Amino acid sequence: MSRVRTTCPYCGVGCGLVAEHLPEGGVRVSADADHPANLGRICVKGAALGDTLGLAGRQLYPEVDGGRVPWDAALETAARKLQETVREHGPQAVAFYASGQLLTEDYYVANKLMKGFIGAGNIDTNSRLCMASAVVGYKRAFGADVVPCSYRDLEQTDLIVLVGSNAAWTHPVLYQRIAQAKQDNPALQVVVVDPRRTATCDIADLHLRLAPGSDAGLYAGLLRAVCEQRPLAAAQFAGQEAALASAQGWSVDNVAHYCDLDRDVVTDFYRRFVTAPRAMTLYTMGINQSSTGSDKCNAIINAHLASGQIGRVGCGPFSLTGQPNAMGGREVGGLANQLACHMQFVPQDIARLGRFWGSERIAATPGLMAVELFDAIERGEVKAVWIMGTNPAVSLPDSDKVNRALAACPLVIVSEVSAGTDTGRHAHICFPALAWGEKNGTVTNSERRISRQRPFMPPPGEARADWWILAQVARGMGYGAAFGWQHPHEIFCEHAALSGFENAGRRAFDISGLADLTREQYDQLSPVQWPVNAAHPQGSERMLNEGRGWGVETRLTMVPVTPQRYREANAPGLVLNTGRYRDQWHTMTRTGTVPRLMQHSPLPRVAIHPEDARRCRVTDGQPVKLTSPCGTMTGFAQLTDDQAPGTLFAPMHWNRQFASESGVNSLVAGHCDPHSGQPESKQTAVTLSGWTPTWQGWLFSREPPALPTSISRWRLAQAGVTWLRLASDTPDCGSVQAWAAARGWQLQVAQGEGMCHLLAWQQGELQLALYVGSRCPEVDSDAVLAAFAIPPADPAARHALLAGRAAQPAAAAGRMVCSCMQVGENAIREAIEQGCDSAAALGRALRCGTHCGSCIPELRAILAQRVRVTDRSDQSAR
Ligand SMILES: Nc1nc2c(c(=O)[nH]1)N[C@H]1C(S)=C(S)[C@@H](COP(=O)(O)OP(=O)(O)OC[C@H]3O[C@@H](n4cnc5c(=O)[nH]c(N)nc54)[C@H](O)[C@@H]3O)O[C@H]1N2
Ligand SMILES: Nc1nc2c(c(=O)[nH]1)N[C@H]1C(S)=C(S)[C@@H](COP(=O)(O)OP(=O)(O)OC[C@H]3O[C@@H](n4cnc5c(=O)[nH]c(N)nc54)[C@H](O)[C@@H]3O)O[C@H]1N2
Ligand code: SF4
Ligand SMILES: [Mo]
Repeated sequence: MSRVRTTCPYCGVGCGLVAEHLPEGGVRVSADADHPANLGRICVKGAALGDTLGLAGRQLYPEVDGGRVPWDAALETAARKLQETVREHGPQAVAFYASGQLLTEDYYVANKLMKGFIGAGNIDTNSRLCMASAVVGYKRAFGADVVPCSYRDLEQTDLIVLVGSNAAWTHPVLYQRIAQAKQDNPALQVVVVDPRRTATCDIADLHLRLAPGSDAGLYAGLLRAVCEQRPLAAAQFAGQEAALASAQGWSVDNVAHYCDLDRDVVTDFYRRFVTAPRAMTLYTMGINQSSTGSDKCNAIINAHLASGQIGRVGCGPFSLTGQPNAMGGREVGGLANQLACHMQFVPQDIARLGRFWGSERIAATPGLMAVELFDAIERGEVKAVWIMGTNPAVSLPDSDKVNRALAACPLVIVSEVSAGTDTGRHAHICFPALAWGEKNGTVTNSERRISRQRPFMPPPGEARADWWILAQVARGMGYGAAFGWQHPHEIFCEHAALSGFENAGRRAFDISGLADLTREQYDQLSPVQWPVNAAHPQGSERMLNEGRGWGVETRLTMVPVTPQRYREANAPGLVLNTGRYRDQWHTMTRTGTVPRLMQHSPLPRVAIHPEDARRCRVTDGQPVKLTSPCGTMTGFAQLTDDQAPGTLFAPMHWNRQFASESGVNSLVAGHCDPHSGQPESKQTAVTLSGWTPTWQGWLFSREPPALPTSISRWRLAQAGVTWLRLASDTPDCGSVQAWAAARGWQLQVAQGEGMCHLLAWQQGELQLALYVGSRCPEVDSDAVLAAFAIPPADPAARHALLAGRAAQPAAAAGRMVCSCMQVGENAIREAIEQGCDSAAALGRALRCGTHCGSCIPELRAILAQRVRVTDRSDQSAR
C-alpha cells in the first residue's frame, strides 16, 4: 500500500494530506501529522477527497467544436487560431483567464506565454474576485504584496479578530487551531465582525453584527481610539498625518451610528484591542469583495501599524487566501496589473524580464482585469480567450452577461477537468487537464508556505498537465525555445531563479534558495515559507520584523480612508449577501457530485429574517424568487434570526447543471473597487418574492429525463439515480408522465385533488418515481432510492412506495449535521433528550464531531436551542 504526502486542493489553509491506496480499491485521504499548516487536522471536504477521484463527469480527451479530436489537432488548432487573432487584431485581442487552483508551475507558464511572448498584459485570474483588494492593501502599506503573519502566531496571541470571515466553514482547520488555542489558553479572546451570525461565532467572546459594508468606519474609529491611548511619534509612517486626519471624525458615537452597533459593543471591542498585548486581525471576503475593499484592507492595516500590532510574534493584519494557490498566482504574476515575481510595469522591470526570458515582446502595460476583460469580450475587443481552472460563467458577477459574452466570442478555449461545465459549454476548443491526485507541482498557502502537490493516480484518458498544454501551444505559436521543459521541476527552478534575478533585496518574493533543487530534492521538498534565499536558507516565518519594512527600500505607509458602505446602499429592497456553505466548493463541479457532501445543504437556501419573511409573505421552505436589474434567481426560503432584518444570504455554489436558475451571480452587478478591480460580491440590492408554483415535488429517475424548460429543477447528488426537486407554473406535470409512457414503461399512478404520484416500471425494475402536488409532498427519499436497487417485493410495499414511504419506515435521520460520521439532526436531538449536554457528550454517544470537527458549532447550536426551549418551558411552568 503506497502512501503519498501531498497538499489539499481546496482552501488556502493548505493542509498536508496523506493519500493511501487501499488493498480493496479506492484511496483513503487523511491528515499529514507533520505538515506545519494543519499538524494532523483535516476538515470534511479534505476528508471526502477520496470520493472525488472517480472519472464520472471528467473531461478525458480534447475536443474541437464539440467533437473528439487527437491531441495534435487540438493543439495545432489552438496555436493557429491564437496566432491568427494576434496577426489580425494585435496581441490585445487575446486574453487568458486563469485560476488560483492551478499549480505554480502551470501558472508560471501561462503568465510567461501571455506577458512574455504574446506580448499583452491580458492574463487575469479568479483571484481578482477573491484577494485583489488584499494585495492592494499590502502593497500600499508595505510597498510589496507581503503577508506578515504565520499560522503559528495564532497560538501565540491574545486577541484574534475575524472580520468578514466564516472560517468555521471556509478555513476549518485554522478555525480548529484557534478553537484549540482558546481551549489551551482561556485568556485568548476571539471577536467576530460579520453582519450575519455564523458558525464562526461559536467561539466568539464578542460578535459585532455591523451593518453590511460598514467595516471601514469601525476600523477608522479603532485607529482613532488607538492613537488616543498611544499617540504616534511624528513621521513614524509615511502618510501618517493624512491617515490620522481621515480617522479624526470617527468617534465611538459616530461609529456606532454608522455601523448600526450599540455604543457599548464598539467601546468593548476597542478596549479589547487597545489593551491586548498581542492582536491579530484575520480578514477575508466580507472585506475584500467590496467596491471599497482596498480601503477596508488599509483601514485594518492602519490600526495595526498605529498600535504596533505588527511584525511581532502573535500580531498582524492577516489576509487569509481562499484558494489553494491564490498566493502562487500572486507570485508568478497571474494578475493583469503585475509582472512575474513581484515585478511591476516599469521600464527597468520590463527590461529585466526581457533579459531573463530572452524576449523582446514583454507586455508594456497592464492588461484587463476580470470584470473589464469580460466586458471587452462582450464589446468584441477581445476576440480569443483561454479559460483555465475556473468557471466564470457561474462565478463572475452579472453572469448572464458573461454567458452572452462567451456565446458571442469568436474563440473560447477551456482547459478543464470536468466535462460540460457552464463555461465549457461555450468552448470551441476544450483541453482535458489533470486533476488533483494526478498533477504534480507546488502551491503556496495563506502564510507564504510552499508545499508540494504530488501525484498518486495515473493520468486518466488523454488528460495532460496544464503546463504541458500551455507549453505545447506556445511551441505551436513559434516560441518553442522558451517553453522546452520536460518536467514541472524545471519550471519551478526557472521561476525560483527569476525571483532572485537582479533582486538584491528589492523584491520581497525571493525563493532563489530553491533555484538549484535537483529533481529528487524537488520531489522531497518540505513545506517552506518564502522568502527562501541566502539570507534565509530555511525560509521565513514572519516578515516586517519589529515593525520595520521587509527589505532595503521599504517604508511602511498609512493610507487615508474615507469609509463608504456599498454602491447600492440607497437602492430600494433587501441587501443580498453571498458566500459559502460548509461542504461545497465554489461552483460544485467537484463537490456537487459527492452524496456525502450534498447532504448538509442539498438545496440553495435564501436566509431571511422572520420579520422580512412576514412582510414579504414568505414561509419557511417555500420557493422564492430574487430579482435585481441584472437578473433573477430562485431558491428556498430559510427563516432565521442569524440574518439581520433587511438582509438576505444565498450560497454562491449552484451552477446550471445543478439548478435551472439558482446562480446568485445572475443578480450581482459588477461594481468594482477602483484600485483593485475586485467586484462587490457581498452587497446587492434585490427584491424578494414568495413563489407558489402550480405544482412542485420530487422526481427520481434511472435515466436523466428530458424536461421542458418551463419546469424549474434542482439536482441532488445520488450515484446512479437522477434525483430532482421540481417546481413549475405550467398547468400540470403531464410532460413527465408522457415522457415515461412514451418509453413503454408500465405506469402506476395515484392522482387526486392537487397531487400526482407516479411510478414507472420495466420488467419489475423501477425506472422513475414522481411525487408532486400543489404543496411539496413529504417523501422518504432513502426508501425511494433503495427501491431502484432492490425493487419492493409485494403489492403492499409497492403501494407504500407509491405513497412515498417505506414499507417498514426506519427512523428518519433528519438533516445531516455530521457528514463524516453520518449523524443526522434527529439522532442528535434524541441523544440530547437522553441527557447528552455537550458536544463532547454527543461525540461519545453518537461519534458526531469526532472526525474533522467541522460540525461542532452546529452541535452546540442545537444544544443551545434545546436549552432555550427548556428555559422557556420552565418559565411557563412558573
Ligand atoms: N466550504 C468552503 N470553503 C471554502 C471555499 C468554498 O467554496 N467552500 N472557498 C475558498 C475561497 S476561494 C475563499 S475566497 C474563502 C472565503 O472565505 P470567507 O470569506 O470566510 O467566506 P464567505 O462565505 O464568502 O464570506 C465570509 C463572510 O463575510 C460576511 N460578510 C458579508 N458582508 C460583510 C460585511 O460587510 N462586513 C463583514 N465584516 N462581513 C461581511 C458574510 O456574512 C460571510 O459570513 O473560502 C475558501 N474556503
Ligand atoms: N456572488 C459571489 N460570487 C463569487 C464569490 C462570492 O463569494 N460570491 N466568490 C468568488 C471567489 S472568492 C472565487 S475564488 C471564485 C471561484 O470561482 P471559480 O474559480 O469559477 O470556481 P470553481 O468551481 O472552483 O472553478 C474551478 C474550475 O476549474 C476546474 N479545475 C479544477 N482543478 C483544475 C486543474 O487543475 N486544471 C484545470 N484546468 N481545471 C481545474 C474545476 O472543475 C472547475 O470547473 O468565485 C467568486 N465568485
Ligand atoms: S481546511 Fe482547507 S486545506 Fe485543510 S483539509 Fe479543509 S479544505 Fe483542505
Ligand atoms: Mo476565493
